[in-house]
Amino acid sequence: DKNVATLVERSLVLVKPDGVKRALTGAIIDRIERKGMRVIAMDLRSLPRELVEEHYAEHQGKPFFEPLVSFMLSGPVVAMVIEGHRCIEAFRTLSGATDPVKAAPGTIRGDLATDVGTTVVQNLVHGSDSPASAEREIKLFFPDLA
Ligand code: ABT
Ligand code: MG
Repeated sequence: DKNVATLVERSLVLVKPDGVKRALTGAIIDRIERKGMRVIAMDLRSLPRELVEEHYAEHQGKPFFEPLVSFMLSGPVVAMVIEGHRCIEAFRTLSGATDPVKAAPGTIRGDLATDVGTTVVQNLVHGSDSPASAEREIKLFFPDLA
């Protein structure tokens, strides 16, 4: 049964600098809440480089790593923890594909993001991609969260 209480999950969501600059934070939170997920922690912050490099450690050494880090340091982000049944997968579905051109209409990226021709794709949001990633990322961004 997919509706049992043990499947309540938490996920780390970021509104990336492009989303904050374009004042889409409210629209993104609105979609999260309308989908039935809850925001249980949130703040606007400028990230230290070390945190961004740790967050994206899996991409170290790839050609887009430095542009990716620079992009994430280009302005403040809104960091949040969301909670709900299967919310890790639910938020990824709500976000759409990584490439905004391929993201389906109806998704955050499909409706609101576009290819702006930069080395690194600017796609408005981040969401943890697995329970292990969610646990690691929530500890990194919200170490004091119970
Ligand atoms: P994130 O939520 O930012 O992790 O994006 P997503 O999980 O959808 O995609 P991944 B594969 O984790 O990409 C991380 C960031 O790196 C960018 N990227 C990725 C590129 O620019 N070129 C590439 O070839 C790949 C694989 C997309 C993501 N973000 N930003 N910003
Ligand atoms: Mg990812």
